Amino acid sequence: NAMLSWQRTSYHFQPERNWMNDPNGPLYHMGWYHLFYQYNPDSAIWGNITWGHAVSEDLIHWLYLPFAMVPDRPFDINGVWTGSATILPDGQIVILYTGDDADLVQVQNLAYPANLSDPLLLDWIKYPGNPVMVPPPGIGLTDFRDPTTAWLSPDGEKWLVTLGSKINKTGIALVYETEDFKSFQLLDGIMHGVPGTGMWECVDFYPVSTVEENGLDTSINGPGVKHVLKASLDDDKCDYYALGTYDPYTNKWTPDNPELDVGIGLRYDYGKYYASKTFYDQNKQRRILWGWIGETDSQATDLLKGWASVQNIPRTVVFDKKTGTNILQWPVKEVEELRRDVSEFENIKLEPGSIVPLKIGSATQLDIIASFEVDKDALVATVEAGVGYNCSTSGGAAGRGLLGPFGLLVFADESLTELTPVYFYISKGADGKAETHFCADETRSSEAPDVTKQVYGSKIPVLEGEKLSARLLVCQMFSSPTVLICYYRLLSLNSYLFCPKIMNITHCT
Ligand code: DQQ
Repeated sequence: NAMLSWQRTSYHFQPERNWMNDPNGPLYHMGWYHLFYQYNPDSAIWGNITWGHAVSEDLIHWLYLPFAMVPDRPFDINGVWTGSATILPDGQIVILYTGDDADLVQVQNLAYPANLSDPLLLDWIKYPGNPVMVPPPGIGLTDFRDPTTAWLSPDGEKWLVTLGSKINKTGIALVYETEDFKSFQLLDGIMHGVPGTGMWECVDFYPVSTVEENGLDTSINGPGVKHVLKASLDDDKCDYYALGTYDPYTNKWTPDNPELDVGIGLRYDYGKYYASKTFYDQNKQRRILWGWIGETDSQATDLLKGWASVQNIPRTVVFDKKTGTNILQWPVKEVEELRRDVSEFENIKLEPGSIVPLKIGSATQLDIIASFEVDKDALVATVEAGVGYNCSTSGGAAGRGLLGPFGLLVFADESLTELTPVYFYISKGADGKAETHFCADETRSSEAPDVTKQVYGSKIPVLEGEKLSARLLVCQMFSSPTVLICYYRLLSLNSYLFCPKIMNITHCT
């Protein structure tokens, strides 16, 4: 037990103990990044949901603060659930959150800081007139939750806010308008819905610039702007997004490509990643994405170790101008401040079937940048039947093809019994077209029998002339020496790959 409880992550944000789920109301105020989160003060299993609160100056090192809100009113007595913050033009901060009320009905509530000049925003007032929204006719009493950050109408007179629901099996985003965050009107129709996607939790809605590098504040719209709509699908616990156009006069959002609509197209992440939420960082003019990484341990182990789950390293989100079809995410720049003891490995030629150990001594955290180049002649000469490749169903890292897998083995022990391959896989159809996949295989990540182990990943766009680059933030849960191995199982001749730069971090927190 003692041993389990000291096996903690150090890269990622996690409370000192007990259960955590969704990130809530992230915001920047007077020099501090604030993160609130769904928290059970009493156990390592979900329940008694309270808003935990932490602050950071760099999004990486965190200070724990007292709870921001606990379930103590009729309108949230069964849980202070997920919500978002809005910073008004005069600097006021408002939070809208879901309360699980005394009758287990999901209602929306308003809260605001007791003292705006407190940089730590320690005290929060729940508006005595709560709830400010209740499930409208036709919406299930338990299908109405997770309000977004609000944005301004084009005339600047009204605030709009969206939240998730469902009608039968169609996941939907409802839109409300308000002038004062106390009285809300439901707008006719819905902002968007997708049949078959089920309940939309933790909807997120924000603009991205198609021309500039910086992020956009939530109310920005106009030429050179697209809008991301994201839903967390309760049915399959994955975060799906789509790019589209938002018409502020009809309050409708239309996907750029109906085949890549919310819930049927792109995901933020193909591993464990859920209930994510962005905010606009007015300090550095960027949009930052937080997401909850759920547990892979069993509940019994969570109870033993006394904690469950972490938040992801926050990521900067921008529109991908190169492809025009997706967003790009990158760990916030601040994480690079943690780099120490750099090890570089250059021009490694990987022979077919080889495993090349990269000696980096002992480390508890790694920030790896690896870049692979596939021999062009081999790529052109290789012909495959074109059966199609899928990270999750094509046998993981053990499933060999002519052009993959190749990549890195992390968390590997000396005997290669436990290891986690993170790899590229190029599959080529009979038509000569190559597709690149980026996958992670957890099936041999642990000898423990009660851990969820999956192979996940997706097809990725690789443009002409681009190298296959990967960035891996590897967090060791305990301080045994890490053996990092670059491996390769390419079967065709005359091909080579190399992984030139491996960076190693120790003592990073
Ligand atoms: N978690 C919250 C809900 C939300 C769900 C409750 C998503 O508000 O829909 O803890 O993980």
